[in-house]
Amino acid sequence: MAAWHDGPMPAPPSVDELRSIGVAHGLDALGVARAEVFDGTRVHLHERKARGLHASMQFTYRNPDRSTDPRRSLPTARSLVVGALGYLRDARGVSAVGAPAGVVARYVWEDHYAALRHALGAVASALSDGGYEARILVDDNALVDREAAHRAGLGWYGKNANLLLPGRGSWFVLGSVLTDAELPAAEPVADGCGSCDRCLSSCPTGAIIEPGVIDANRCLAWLVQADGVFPAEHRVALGDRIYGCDECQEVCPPNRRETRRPVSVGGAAQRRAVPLLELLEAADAALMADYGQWYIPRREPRYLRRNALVALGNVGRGDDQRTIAALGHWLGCDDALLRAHAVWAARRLGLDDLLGLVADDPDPTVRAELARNHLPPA
Ligand code: B12
Repeated sequence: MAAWHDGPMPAPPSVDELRSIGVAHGLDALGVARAEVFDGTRVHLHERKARGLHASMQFTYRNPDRSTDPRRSLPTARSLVVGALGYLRDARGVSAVGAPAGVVARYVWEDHYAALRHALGAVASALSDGGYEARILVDDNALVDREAAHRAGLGWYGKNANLLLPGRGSWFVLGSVLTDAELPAAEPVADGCGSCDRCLSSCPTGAIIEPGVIDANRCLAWLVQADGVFPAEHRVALGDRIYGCDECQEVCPPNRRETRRPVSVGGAAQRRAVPLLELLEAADAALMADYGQWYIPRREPRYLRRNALVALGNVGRGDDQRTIAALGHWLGCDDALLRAHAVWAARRLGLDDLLGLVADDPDPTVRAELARNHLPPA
């Protein structure tokens, strides 16, 4: 990206100029941090891995020494220009999808990361036009975004681990431009949670085990993305969610004050809820066309169906013929993972009669599910 220069480099754009450019392209906040090693975060990543709190997550945990060192991504980096882009949208007035519906977390109603990349792209261009190197990292395993934002003075770490912007809360996605330009760094923002601990007590699975510390083994936002069987002890807590979980943010007082922007017109913005039966009836290609931008293990649509079966067990109706047909279909399918989750859903809806379909099932996952103690019907 760098232009080649003879002679002295021109002064880089000022932080205020970069902020104006970012805001003109959709950013809500912009700040600058020094491109130093995130030493505290490096320790946190190693510690949490050692305690098993990362579950099987890779992301920034795969290589903590890399994800906490901006210079691994841009060896000449001197500064991080960090941007935040708000994603709270007003869905009132958007027509409801058919019941039973599966709820989708706000950060994926639309592709906010694309909008963030676009805005940071304008900031990066302003730097590279002046002859500086500029590399954009958004939600990339190579950098811990919240720590970059914290160091850039954009906000404080909430007890739910999210980064909150003063007066505005945490409904923001975060990303950085790494640059060799030397820019004045911001001061960190002071804690704003005080004695409030609503997120800790409201987490459906008790996944916030200490202020600021998430146990991914119990965080619904991770469990819907994780491989394999959905842990039986957290299926009721999943409720009607099928992707992501916003509970610790919904209950957060500063988040309630942030102004909601209207949803943008068009399909993606309507993606706050998904008709569960349609999802369970759809073919692979249609599912991936609709939800392929989500993080799904190995891009296998079976994980969307697994989550939908659990949600259907929680919010479906056992006297509904379409529900009975869908469960019958998945009890008879050739994927043992889905047969097992269909067993759970059928039982939870009081449809034990359907279990004859798997009475002689040879698969250990299905047999384990059948052997589990009955749950009280929903
Ligand atoms: C892995 C990951 C996850 C994992 C693990 C989350 C986690 N807490 O680490 C899972 C899948 C569970 C997840 C869920 C979500 N995620 Co996520 N995720 C990431 C990812 C890829 C890496 C995060 C990471 O490295 N964590 C490492 C650990 C060490 O960091 P941490 O948990 O934040 O810990 C900090 C605090 O503990 C703090 N700290 C230490 N001691 C103390 C003490 C006190 C008292 C306090 C308050 C804090 C504190 O320091 C630590 C950092 O050094 C980033 C993208 C990226 N490349 O950075 C997005 C990211 C963090 N996720 C994001 C989002 C939007 C979400 C969800 C809201 C999505 C949803 N609705 O389902 C949830 C929120 C769950 C939560 N409460 O954290 C945003 C967060 C934006 C923001 N404003 O904070 C990010 C930054 C993506 C982005 N680029 O915008 N995510």
